[in-house]
Amino acid sequence: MSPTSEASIQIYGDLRIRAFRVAWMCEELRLPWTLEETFPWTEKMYDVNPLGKVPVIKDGGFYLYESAAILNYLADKYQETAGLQLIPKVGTKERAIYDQFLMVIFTDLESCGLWTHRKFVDLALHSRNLELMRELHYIHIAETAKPARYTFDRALKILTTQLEGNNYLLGDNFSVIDIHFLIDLEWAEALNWVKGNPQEKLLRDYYDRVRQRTAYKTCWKMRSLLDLSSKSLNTFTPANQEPPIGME
Ligand SMILES: N[C@@H](CCC(=O)N[C@@H](CS)C(=O)NCC(=O)O)C(=O)O
Repeated sequence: MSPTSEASIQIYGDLRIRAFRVAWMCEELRLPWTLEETFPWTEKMYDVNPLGKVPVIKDGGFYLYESAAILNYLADKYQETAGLQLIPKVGTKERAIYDQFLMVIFTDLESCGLWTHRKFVDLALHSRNLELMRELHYIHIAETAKPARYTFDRALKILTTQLEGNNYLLGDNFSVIDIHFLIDLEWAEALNWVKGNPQEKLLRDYYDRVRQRTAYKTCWKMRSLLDLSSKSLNTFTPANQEPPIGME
């Protein structure tokens, strides 16, 4: 992370939430980045994202929100300069398959699964600002917990099948969707949703493998210095998470 470089990518957010994915992406691409510490629903956040959500980037004078769009943009724009192939070229079958799994991750696994649980259970119960939660309709609906878990497991089965015989979701090579998937697995681990999965070993092997990325480790070190004890602030990181293998 370069605190001063003018050419750096400015990331709005916090490493305990989805800004982590963006920092990790920048590290993979060896792009200098700075963190503008910002939390959801603040005036500063609404200034750069009409939804008030994290993350947002500023690249030169260009602002972009939504983490899938951000990571795709950064990889498409900078991977060649970095001499890397982290996202397939637009217009190829490989890119279509990439998009397909990206959608599975963002719709079923994350939005209908993990995020539904967070909105209607975790945030609704543990947020420090329950008044705002009520305003946003992030209210406690205990009945959503079971369907959220079911939808998560159903999507996870598709992704797990994809991993059989493969090191990464697209085959032998790490790609951008592995960043999103790994973060969702950390989140699932925090909810204890990985334990007991019929493919738990395969998932844990994948988890350990992806966490070996130097770029991940760099961001992990920064995140580990933050307070991870609050369910309000910490969405994604399992409590007492072990460091990546070899780093302890
Ligand atoms: N699909 C969006 C989701 C962004 C999102 O929900 N971010 C969380 C923090 S990680 C947030 O800002 N939540 C506030 C809210 O839900 O209103 C993305 O991937 O960027």
